[in-house]
Amino acid sequence: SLVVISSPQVEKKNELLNEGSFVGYEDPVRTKLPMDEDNRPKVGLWSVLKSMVGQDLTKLTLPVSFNEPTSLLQRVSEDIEYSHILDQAATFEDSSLRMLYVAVFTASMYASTTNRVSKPFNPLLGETFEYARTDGQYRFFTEQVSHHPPISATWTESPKWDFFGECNVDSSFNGRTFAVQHLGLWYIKIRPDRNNGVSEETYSWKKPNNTVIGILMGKPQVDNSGDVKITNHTTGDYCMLHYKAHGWTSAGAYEVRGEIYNKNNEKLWVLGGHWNDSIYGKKVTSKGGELTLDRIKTTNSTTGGPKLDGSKFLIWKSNERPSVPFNLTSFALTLNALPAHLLPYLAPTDSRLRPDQRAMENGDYDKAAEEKHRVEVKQRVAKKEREQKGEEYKPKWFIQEEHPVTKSLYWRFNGEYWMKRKNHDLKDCADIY
Ligand code: CLR
Repeated sequence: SLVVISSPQVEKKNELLNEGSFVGYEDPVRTKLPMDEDNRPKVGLWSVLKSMVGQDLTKLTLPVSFNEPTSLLQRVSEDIEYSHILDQAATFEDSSLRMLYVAVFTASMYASTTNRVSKPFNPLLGETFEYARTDGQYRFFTEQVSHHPPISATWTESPKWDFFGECNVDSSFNGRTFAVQHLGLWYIKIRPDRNNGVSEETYSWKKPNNTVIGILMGKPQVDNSGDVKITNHTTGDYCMLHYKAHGWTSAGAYEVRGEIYNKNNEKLWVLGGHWNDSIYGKKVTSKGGELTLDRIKTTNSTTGGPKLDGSKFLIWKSNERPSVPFNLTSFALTLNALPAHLLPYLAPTDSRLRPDQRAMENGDYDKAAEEKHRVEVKQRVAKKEREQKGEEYKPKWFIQEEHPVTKSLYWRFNGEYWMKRKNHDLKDCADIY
């Protein structure tokens, strides 16, 4: 397990343990879905989408068989599948190396999107999802804090890092591609092992745009494109990341490159690779700093740590994909599991208890469609009632505030969830299902 060294790390670790964050997560993680085969009706996406030009994610009225049995809240938790990269980042004394690893972590999030073009369930207002792993020593929590526009506020804590932000996407089908634009700012805090006076540093960035391409051709896939700047507000280091759009040919597909600069704009590291497969780093030396990417494929899948001589080194490699319905990753597979130890601790609003999604996971699409309709009607009725009483909706676990470092609005976790959960004190959650 994780060795914590610095006192801010020890403090965080004790907080996570004292609040019983891992209680209920004792069972081994699930490696299979209840169904063995994807028996969804095979209907081309284009044939149903063609009448939905201009629609966004919340308005697409696709048959439930176009969904995958995950909630967007769970989908967002998949960002932390490769959070060990953040644990590694914290081990470096050199802040530019920490930036290099943080940057690779932000790119690793897209590996889960390959062969996944189903629609996650739109979270209901007030829906929550918690997830903890004893192996990674982190706890994740998210709440749907707004329905129109749909916003999920998320907050993950681990001894060496925090990761938080809002999934606030603007999406639209333009007749050819389905475009997802990320409006929210994302944050990482690192508590380095050896801190030279910096006990905690703050990074922020905006995620690149995702586009579902190939819909007309019947081969839909998620692509990422655009430039991303990641800033370490504490040290002044920054990273420029470039996601290359998938062109007409597959040359350059999935490609991502980046450069790490210190606050004096000196380029110290470069990174490059493919977000569906692996990403490498390279120190910029007097001999130059180009990283040639002629489809580097590794034979060795272990990351030996940074090399200081200017040769390239592997930072991240994607996990093998299991062969399961909906092409879920091994991580995604675990999210909707409902182990007996966990059940008594879950909030009544947890995505795992959503009846439509549960029915879909069990392959009962008719029941899924029926239940989806029922909970959506229930959500509309609750909204009407609030309007009639002149009540404004207030999220239960997050507060919107100005971030002290970036001065942007962000959703701060009020920190109450885990203690209440430990004390089985979650009965006052809204009845949304
Ligand atoms: C990508 C990784 C990010 C978080 C994130 C947010 C929105 C997700 C996106 C990820 C993956 C693609 C996604 C999208 C919302 C809708 C879209 C799931 C997880 C799907 C593929 C749209 C399907 C709609 C079709 C029916 C066209 O960190």
